[in-house]
Amino acid sequence: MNLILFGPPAAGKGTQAKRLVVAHNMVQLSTGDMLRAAIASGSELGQKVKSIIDTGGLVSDDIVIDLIKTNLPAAEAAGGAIFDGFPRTVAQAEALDAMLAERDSTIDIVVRLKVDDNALVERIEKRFAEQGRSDDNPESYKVRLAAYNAQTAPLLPYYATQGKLVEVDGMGSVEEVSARIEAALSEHVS
Ligand code: B4P
Repeated sequence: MNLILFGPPAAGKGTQAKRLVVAHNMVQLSTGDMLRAAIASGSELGQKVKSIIDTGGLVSDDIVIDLIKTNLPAAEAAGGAIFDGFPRTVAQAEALDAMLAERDSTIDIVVRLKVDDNALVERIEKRFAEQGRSDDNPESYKVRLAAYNAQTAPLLPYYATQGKLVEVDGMGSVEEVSARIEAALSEHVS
């Protein structure tokens, strides 16, 4: 199974991806985690993307598509990929479809986590307090949300017309959201 976790910044994609890894033996492909690891390592890539991430912008399509291309074979070999924070643009979605088609594979389901704007802000503030992530400040968050609305939300009709989009209520506790995702997978993925 290949699954996309879709939703605005701080909707809980990373949180739920980690639970799906445990429940289904799948591999989480988080472009955000990969980019943060590159920054932490001080690599050339990390230096290139740091200011973009800190200010809430989207990293270029080429960079994130390359990251996914590198990590996809191992994820599929291990039982399937959970795409967390990718794709975020139409170009990324088309590249992903092409990559999977080359491997005679496809996306099975796109789970959209729906969370109120107020709850998103509360989650960002909580994470900033707990982890101090450099892009969780109010200014960057505004830019991230605007990028989501302008460039990522237009992917919803792309997946809806393919019959792959399933909406899940992302409000409530982590466990409640997780139970809803599992119910959606049981219903929609054979
Ligand atoms: P990401 O790392 O993808 O960050 P995110 O969207 O903010 O987080 P996520 O939805 O995973 O939230 P989480 O589970 O952590 O991206 C960071 C940046 O990297 C982007 O802004 C961009 O610059 C760059 N980037 C990444 N991918 C890219 C791409 N494809 N193209 C271009 N650029 C890219 O949850 C958030 C908080 O809420 C946590 O503290 C969590 O504990 C809490 N939480 C989760 N579920 C909860 C619940 N049910 N109740 C209460 N709290 C909850």
